[in-house]
Amino acid sequence: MTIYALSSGPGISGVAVIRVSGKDTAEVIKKLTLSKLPDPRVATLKKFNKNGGKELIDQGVIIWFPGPNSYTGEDLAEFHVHGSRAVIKAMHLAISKIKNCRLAEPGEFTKRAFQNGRINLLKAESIADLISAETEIQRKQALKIMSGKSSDKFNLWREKLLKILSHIEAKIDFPDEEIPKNIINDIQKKSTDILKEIKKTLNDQKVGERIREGFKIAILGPPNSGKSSLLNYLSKRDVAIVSEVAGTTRDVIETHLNLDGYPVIVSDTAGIRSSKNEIEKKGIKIALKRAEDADLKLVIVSAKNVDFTSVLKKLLTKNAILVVNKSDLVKGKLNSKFKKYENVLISIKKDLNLNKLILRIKSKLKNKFSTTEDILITRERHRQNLINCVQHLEKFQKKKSVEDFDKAAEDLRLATRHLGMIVGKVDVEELLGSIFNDFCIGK
Ligand SMILES: Nc1nc2c(ncn2[C@@H]2O[C@H](COP(=O)(O)OP(=O)(O)OP(=O)(O)O)[C@@H](O)[C@H]2O)c(=O)[nH]1
Ligand SMILES: [Mg+2]
Repeated sequence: MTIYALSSGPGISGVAVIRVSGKDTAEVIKKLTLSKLPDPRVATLKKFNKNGGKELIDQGVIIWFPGPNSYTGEDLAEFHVHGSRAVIKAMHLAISKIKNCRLAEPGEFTKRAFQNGRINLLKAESIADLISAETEIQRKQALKIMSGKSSDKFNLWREKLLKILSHIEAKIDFPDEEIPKNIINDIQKKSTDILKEIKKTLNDQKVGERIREGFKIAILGPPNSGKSSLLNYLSKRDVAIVSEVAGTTRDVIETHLNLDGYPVIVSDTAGIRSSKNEIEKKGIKIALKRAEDADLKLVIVSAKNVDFTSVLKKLLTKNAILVVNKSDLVKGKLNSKFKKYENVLISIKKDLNLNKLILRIKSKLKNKFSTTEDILITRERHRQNLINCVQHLEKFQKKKSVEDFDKAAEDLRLATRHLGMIVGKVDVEELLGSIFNDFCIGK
């Protein structure tokens, strides 16, 4: 089938781009322009007509990319028209009436690019990441992966393992031949080196995933300490209800922020106290779970009604800042029991010291993101495959004795398969749905 969709953003725009891809693209161009095909890859001004008739839809630019040198690897065309809903609708309707043409599914252009060998899976994912990048650091990471930084590495490891596998398979095919000693040593050394490298890659504090999804900050503390006030302050709008009633917030309230180019997800949580109310208890349970998952905890307490329970103290680990709020009520004096923790004394009401708090948060982010250079993993999918690869490699290494060759070969095959799955070198049909469904239509 030939597919078509609006590839530029939805809504009214100066120019909208409608993309068409598939065997009948040339037919679509001819039918809409009522003329012969324009020169390939040259922007050409044309009149676009309703199918079959001479009634004009719009005048715009067409670019014709004959396959296989196109984004999808198939015949492809871009119609640049005026970006009104009416023009887009009329264009879609005209194309839909041409035989074998249908509206594209989300991500289908990129899926076809992958299926036709134009890009690998990592590149497809990084295109999705680039399209949805909101901050500088996300844009840079997406570009790095797009340029092949991690695929090159995964492919290299895979090729090295395949080489080892070929030696072992030779031994299985010719059992009477001894594998020379130097090759056995080489197999040992190479697999150990790869194992080390993969483990090092896995030990990355999940920075790549954090950059893609956002660094998680949880605001925690007793009721009424100003958690929701802090969330509103950081988001510069009223996201959460603030009130003097203790126990106002029950659900987790999340906002996505861009702090100096760092993507951040801040969650406001229910005040932690011992409560008999079932709903509040549930809220507190969720709050504590958020604390566990957070990359940074802001434990906020009131300077006045010091309610510093052991539950709160336990939250003050390395990845935590103690925020003592309502300094206006204690004339800026810090209670001595807070002194042994990394703390910031603020007043949200009087806007005191909040800059200092933000600087602290930023410096924590900077530390966390300082290792971005070596990052190869940007999704849980990659991590899971690498972990599986490590497990099979470790099993492989344990099987040294000669009679284990068959099983060793199988371990190695599975290890390479997991590396292949990251890049898309093996049968990954079942994976494709989940990856390309994340795209929007027209991509
Ligand atoms: N004096 C003073 N009051 C503050 C300050 N910050 C917040 N408040 C007040 O403290 C009360 C509680 O604030 P919230 O932000 O709702 O507190 P919370 O921690 O979200 O409370 P729960 O959702 O009930 O757990 C409100 O009346 C705020 O106006 C401050 O710096 N000084
Ligand atoms: Mg609240």
